[in-house]
Amino acid sequence: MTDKLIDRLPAPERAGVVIPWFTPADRPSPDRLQETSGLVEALGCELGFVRPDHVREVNSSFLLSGGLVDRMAADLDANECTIAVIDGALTPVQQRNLEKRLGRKVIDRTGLILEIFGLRARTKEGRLQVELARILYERSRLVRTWTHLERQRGGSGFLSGPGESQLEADRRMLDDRIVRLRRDLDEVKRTRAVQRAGRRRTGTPVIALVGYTNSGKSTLFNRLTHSDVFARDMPFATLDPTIRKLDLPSLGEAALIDTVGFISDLPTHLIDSFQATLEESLQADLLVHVRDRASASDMEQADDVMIVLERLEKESGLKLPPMIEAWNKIDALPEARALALRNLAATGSEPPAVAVSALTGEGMDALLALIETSLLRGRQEFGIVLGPEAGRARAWLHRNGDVTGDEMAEDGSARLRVRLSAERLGQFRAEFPDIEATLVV
Ligand SMILES: Nc1nc2c(ncn2[C@@H]2O[C@H](COP(=O)(O)OP(=O)(O)OP(=O)(O)O)[C@@H](O)[C@H]2O)c(=O)[nH]1
Ligand SMILES: [Mg+2]
Repeated sequence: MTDKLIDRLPAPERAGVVIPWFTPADRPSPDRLQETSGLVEALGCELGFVRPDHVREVNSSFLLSGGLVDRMAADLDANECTIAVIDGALTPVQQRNLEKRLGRKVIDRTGLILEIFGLRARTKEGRLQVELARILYERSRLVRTWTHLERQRGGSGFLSGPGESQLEADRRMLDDRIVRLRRDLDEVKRTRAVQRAGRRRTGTPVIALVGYTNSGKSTLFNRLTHSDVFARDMPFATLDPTIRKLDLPSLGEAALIDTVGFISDLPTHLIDSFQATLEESLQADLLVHVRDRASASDMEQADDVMIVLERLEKESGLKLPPMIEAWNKIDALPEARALALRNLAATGSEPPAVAVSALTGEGMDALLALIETSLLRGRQEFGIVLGPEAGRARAWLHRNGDVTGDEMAEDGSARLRVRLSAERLGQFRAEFPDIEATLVV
């Protein structure tokens, strides 16, 4: 049940894809068609055909209305497709009905993205997270199917056929796996927390690249850190986070994180399962939102990224770090448009931005400078006097602040100079109400 679809299918597969749309507002753009083709190719499938279909009236059994299902069946045959993809959300019942009617394996957008994640996961953490996402997805399908059957039987208690008990057993098995996977992932989270605490102790600022998939995060990461991580023109080239040293002109050593990209309609189960990876960015000191300014969907993609980030913020209880934007792929724009964007970034935009090209290297110095000023902004320097007994406060300040001075006075007390963000200062005052922190001007 949880083995990879791709393992079960003999290669090469050929996919026929329909993108259902319902109202003029969600009519797929050429970019969306390209994104869908990219997803299918990322799965290692050939593309038989891809087309948007206007669903005027949703058919609860098939999603697509009768005529559209017939047309899809004919096109799948004509193009010798071995699998059918509906780039939208299917209920378990719709998926099963379509499989029967079309005589082929059918996958929806969530299934497609889960499969790609399954192919990409390399680290133990990545594999655990993908497996958890897949099982949560399977389980939600089981439950809904089960409720559906129950309703069909009119809820009569003694009519529990073999199907129902089988589903019940499947469900219990999945629940056991979920518990085990969550436990293993907690272990991963603990390890990450220890590593983070280590970085914090040494005062290394952490900067995370976030953005829509294929926006150029890994290419930018490679250029900034002189690395060679996998960067390709395909969605979800990166899955597992990578962290490397980044040299800042005056602040010195920092750490840069490259991580998984976002996509519109990112499956809920993926967000839930990928908490450990995604929270890594939320705990950074600064986010750099990398945008593909050459994409016609740039604005929608930027909105999607913000939606996911805000959702993570809400669910994790962590506060989003300050954010700046890297307007990438400036080289791929017509000169007039590129010039306008360079000017807009230079004269100040909100959030602060720099026009860059990870490909040609344009704007790298300006980006590093903006990273530095953003890291320093919002941090003020405080003078704090600590008695000899205040060991815990001292440890806290070293962990959470940037200690720039530490002098022993004659009476045995220590005079510290510490750079703290407003938020950290608030935490310090709440934790140590008797210790005074005075602003150094
Ligand atoms: N023209 C142009 N192409 C770029 C630029 N930056 C990246 N690309 C291309 O965009 C594609 C995606 O780049 P990646 O760096 O893999 O993008 P990513 O954001 O890491 O993508 P995922 O890991 O899949 O989320 C590659 O084909 C890059 O060569 C740029 O500044 N200009
Ligand atoms: Mg990448």
